[in-house]
Amino acid sequence: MKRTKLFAFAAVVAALCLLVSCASKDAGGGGAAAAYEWNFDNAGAGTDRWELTPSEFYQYTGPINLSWDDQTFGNGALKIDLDFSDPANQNNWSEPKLKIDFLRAVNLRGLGAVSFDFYFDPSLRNMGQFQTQIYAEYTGGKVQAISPISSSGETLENGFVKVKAVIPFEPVKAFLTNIRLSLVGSDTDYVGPVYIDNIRFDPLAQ
Ligand SMILES: [Ca+2]
Repeated sequence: MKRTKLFAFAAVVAALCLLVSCASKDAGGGGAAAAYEWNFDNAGAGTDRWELTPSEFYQYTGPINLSWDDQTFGNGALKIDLDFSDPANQNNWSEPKLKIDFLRAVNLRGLGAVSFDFYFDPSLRNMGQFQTQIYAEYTGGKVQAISPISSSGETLENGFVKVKAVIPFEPVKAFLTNIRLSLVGSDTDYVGPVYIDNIRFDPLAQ
């Protein structure tokens, strides 16, 4: 009888431990990685609170749409339909932006870059390239960095090119509550979708 009670008690303890473990994981949004990385593979989360911020576009007036897509590359990604066909949008710098308000502030200590997978179709443009910019203000300063996106990368069966975009930034001791991510049309007439996946904050380069 005593042994049965002991087993029952152990089972209850084990169940409680499991519950606490799961609860803390949920509370942390899947751990630290979830605060710094978005893979968009959760259909229920869609764009995972990333959104367009039209009032902050710079020299971009074309139509634009942000959506979640899991058909084109076999797993979830952000799809951004862009249109730089208007000559006014073919200035050397045309900048639509996305933003996210973080659920928890991101501590930039030890971090030195934002990176993401970028997919574009070279047949959808006659000229130009993409660049990308991050921007975020924090108490006492701001993070701002620009980086060109390479035009050469892995060409996929559907004609899209996959490129790793990396935006290094100066290391700072700051907590960010939001960030802007720009897709800059640089002398381009691109019309069509581009895709972004696996946005993340990367550690400082060793
Ligand atoms: Ca994904």
